[in-house]
Amino acid sequence: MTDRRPPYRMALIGCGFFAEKHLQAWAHLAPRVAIAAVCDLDPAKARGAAQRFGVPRHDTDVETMLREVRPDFVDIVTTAPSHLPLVQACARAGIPAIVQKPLAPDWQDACALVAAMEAAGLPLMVHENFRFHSTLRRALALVRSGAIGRPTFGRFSFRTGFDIYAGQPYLATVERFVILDLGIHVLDVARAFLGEAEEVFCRTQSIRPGIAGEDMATILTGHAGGATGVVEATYASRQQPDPFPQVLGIVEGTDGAIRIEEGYRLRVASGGRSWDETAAPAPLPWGEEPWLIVQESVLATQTHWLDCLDAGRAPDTSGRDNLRTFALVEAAYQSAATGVPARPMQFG
Ligand code: NAD
Ligand code: 89V
Repeated sequence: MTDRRPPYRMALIGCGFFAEKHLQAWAHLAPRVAIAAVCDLDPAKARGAAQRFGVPRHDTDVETMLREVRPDFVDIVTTAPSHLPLVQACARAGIPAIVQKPLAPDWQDACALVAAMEAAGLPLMVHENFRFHSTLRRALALVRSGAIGRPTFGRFSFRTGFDIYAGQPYLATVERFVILDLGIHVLDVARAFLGEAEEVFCRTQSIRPGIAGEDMATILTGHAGGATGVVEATYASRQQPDPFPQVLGIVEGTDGAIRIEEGYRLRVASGGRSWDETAAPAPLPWGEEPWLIVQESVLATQTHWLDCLDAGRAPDTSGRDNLRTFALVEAAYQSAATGVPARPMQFG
């Protein structure tokens, strides 16, 4: 897939709110990877990130950076509207890319983005980190080992009132909001546990005054293997204590069940036995609550990318894979608008 070899030289594009967590994790992964350059349209942000992480070069123009730095891969941490042109620039320059979720603002751009990298024969991973949360990694390993038999049902719930607008004020202005920003993560988790979904039913609500889009979504998914999923995503919950940023829920199968509870706890029933486990994120010197499970999942996602580059194989959350999650997002919006179930679109 690529003739690049470690240690890898990485360049990061977009030095905003979430890039800090990417840079912390990349710095942690040295010397397997080196941060060769950072880039932001805002020179102060690019300079600040370079200073904080000891990066030798910072830029405001992506094309210049790609041409002069020639990194082994780029990590795109800008918001969705810029993803397609930035990935197209990587494709033209022959450089593999990681791109943050959501891949694009809509299905058409998301498909064009994946097509550009496939036409260039370049690796592309979507930074979809939720399935790399420590609790979900462990629960997935149990399910894939056959511990609960064939999955029949899953409820995956991310309900919070954490003030995400403080760090990401632009979220208050987007018209397609919580499904595209947060539901996309939880739908991806449902796919990871239950397989591909063929049918989606969705209701949305707009609870917080003054925002442009929906901030509560409840989604029912019907999966090819027969399982049913319930996906919940909201930033308008008022529960206390607030479980942010954990995904909670249950996966049931023909021979057991796993409850995913607060405090990183799993309650497992398997083949007539039952036990409790704690699947907490590994402590990190730069980790901070309540973000630790997110920070550790960012590190796990980036490690997965490096492992895939080493092995020359496609990442689990490749662009093509992530389009199946993106299709569920589109189907959820379609269902919410029409009031009837929708079928996900296919790519290619
Ligand atoms: P942000 O607005 O804080 O930062 C984006 C930065 O990109 C800005 O500094 C902006 O100047 C820069 N930028 C935009 N276009 C550029 C271009 N063409 N060239 C160079 N720089 C450019 O946004 P954010 O909140 O950090 O979100 C970034 C992405 O991360 C979004 O896609 C968001 O959905 C995602 N995100 C993911 C998670 C997660 O858990 N996976 C969490 C938060 C945010
Ligand atoms: O924005 C996101 O992708 C989510 C968060 C929990 C931070 O809102 O990860």
